[in-house]
Amino acid sequence: MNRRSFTMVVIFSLLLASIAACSDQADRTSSLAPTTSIKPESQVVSQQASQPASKEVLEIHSFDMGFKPQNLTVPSAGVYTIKLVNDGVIPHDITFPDGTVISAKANETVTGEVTIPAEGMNFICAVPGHEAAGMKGSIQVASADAAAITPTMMDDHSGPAPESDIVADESAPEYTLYDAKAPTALEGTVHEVELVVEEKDMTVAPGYVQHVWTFGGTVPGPVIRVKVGDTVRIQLKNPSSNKVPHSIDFHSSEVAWNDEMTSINVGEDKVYEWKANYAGVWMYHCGTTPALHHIANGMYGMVIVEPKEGLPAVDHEFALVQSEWYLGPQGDLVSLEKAASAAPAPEYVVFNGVANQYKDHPLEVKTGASVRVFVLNAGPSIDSSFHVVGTIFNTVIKEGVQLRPETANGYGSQAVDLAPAQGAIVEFTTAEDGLYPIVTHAFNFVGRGALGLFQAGDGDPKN
Ligand SMILES: [Cu+2]
Repeated sequence: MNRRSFTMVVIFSLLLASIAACSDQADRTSSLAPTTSIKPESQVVSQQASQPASKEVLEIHSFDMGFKPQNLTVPSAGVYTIKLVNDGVIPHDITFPDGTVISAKANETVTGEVTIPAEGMNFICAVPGHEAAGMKGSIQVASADAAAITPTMMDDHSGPAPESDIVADESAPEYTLYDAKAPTALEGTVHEVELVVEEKDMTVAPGYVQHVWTFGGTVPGPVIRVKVGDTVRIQLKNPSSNKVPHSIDFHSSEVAWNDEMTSINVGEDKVYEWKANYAGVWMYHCGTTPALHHIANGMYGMVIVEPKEGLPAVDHEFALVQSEWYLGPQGDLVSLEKAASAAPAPEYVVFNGVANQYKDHPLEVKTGASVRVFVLNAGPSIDSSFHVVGTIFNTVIKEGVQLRPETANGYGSQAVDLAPAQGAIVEFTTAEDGLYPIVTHAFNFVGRGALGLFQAGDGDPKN
C-alpha cells in the first residue's frame, strides 16, 4: 500500500470510529423518522400550492463522513434539484424517506430531484454505517414552525455529537485552546510554585459549558517540570470566593496521606513541600471527598520529573493529559452520578481538557524531527491506549520501565497503555510531511473527543 492510500485508509478508519461511538444514538433517532412536528393538513396544502415554478438547485457536498451544509432551509415546499458533490474518497448518497436516492462516486457530482413537503425532510447517506458515522441532515421549509426545526447535530465537522442528556448550547463561548507545548524544567533546585484553586465556567467541547474546579484556572492544571533531587514548595490557595474545600495530592511525592494532602477550606492556604526523588510523568489531583468528583470536575495536572542529568535534547516536546468529561447540566458541575457509574460512559474523552482541540488546531512539528510527548492519563476511570497514527515510538519510558533505541534490539512500540494515574514519555519521528492523528486506540472514544493531529511540515504528503 502506498503512502497516499495508507493515509486515506487511516482517515477513513478514524471516521469509522465514530460509528461505534454513536450507533446507539443512531438506532434511537433514525433519521428517516420525521423529527418535525406535522403541520395541520390545510397548511400543508397551501404550502404545496406555492411550489416554485423553476426548480431551485440545492448544492450539498458529501465528505467522509458528513454533509455540508448539513441542515438546509428552503423558502417553500415543492420540487427541488439536489446537486450532490461528493468530495469524499469513497461513494456516498443522499437518501430521502420518500425513496429518492442520489448517489455519487468519489469526486463525482450528480443531480436529482426531490419533493420537499411543508414539514421538511431528513436525509441520510444509506451506505451501511455512514448514517451512524454522521452522514445525516435535514431540509426544512422556512415557513414551517420554527420550533419544529430540529437540526440532527451541530455542524462541527467532528462526526456525530456524543450521546448525552445534555443539550448543546449553540451560544456557548468558544473554548480556550490549551497550549500543548511542554514547559522547560524550572531553574534552580528549590521551586516555589503558587497554585490558586479557581472555580469557574469552562467550555469543554463546542456547545458545552461546565462549572469546573481548577488548579490555576485551567484544566488540566499547569505542567510542573523539575529534576530529580529538586525541592518543590507548593503554595496551595483556596480563595474565599470559592464554594468548597479542596486539596492536592502529588503522586511524585512521598508524604503521609493525612499530612500535606489534607483539605483546606475556602479562604485558607497551605504549603505542600516535597522532594523529587523519582523521575517520571506524574499525576497531581485534588483528593477532597468525593475525590472522584473533584478529579472529574477538572482538578488534575502533570508533574514531569527529569533524571538529575536531564533528558536528552529533542526537537519538539509536548505534554498531553487524557481525561474524561461526564456532563452535568450546562454551566453546572460535572455529573458525579455519571462519573460514579460502574461502567462509566463519559460524553467526552479529551486531551488537555477540550474535545478535539488539536484536531482543530494541529500540533506542528518539523518533518523527520524528534518528537517527545509526555503523556498522562488522569482518568478518573478509563484506560488510555495512547497512539500516534503513522508513527512508531522508538522510546517509551512508562512508569519507570524503559524502551530505548540503544537497548531495544530492534523493537518498537505502537501504543502505550496507561491506566488512570499512569504516565509515560514517548518519542518518535515523522516519516514525511503529513498528518499524524493522536488517539487513544480505545476507538470508541475517538469519536468522543479523543482526537488530535500532529502536522508534519505543510501537512500534505503529496507535494
Ligand atoms: Cu478539589
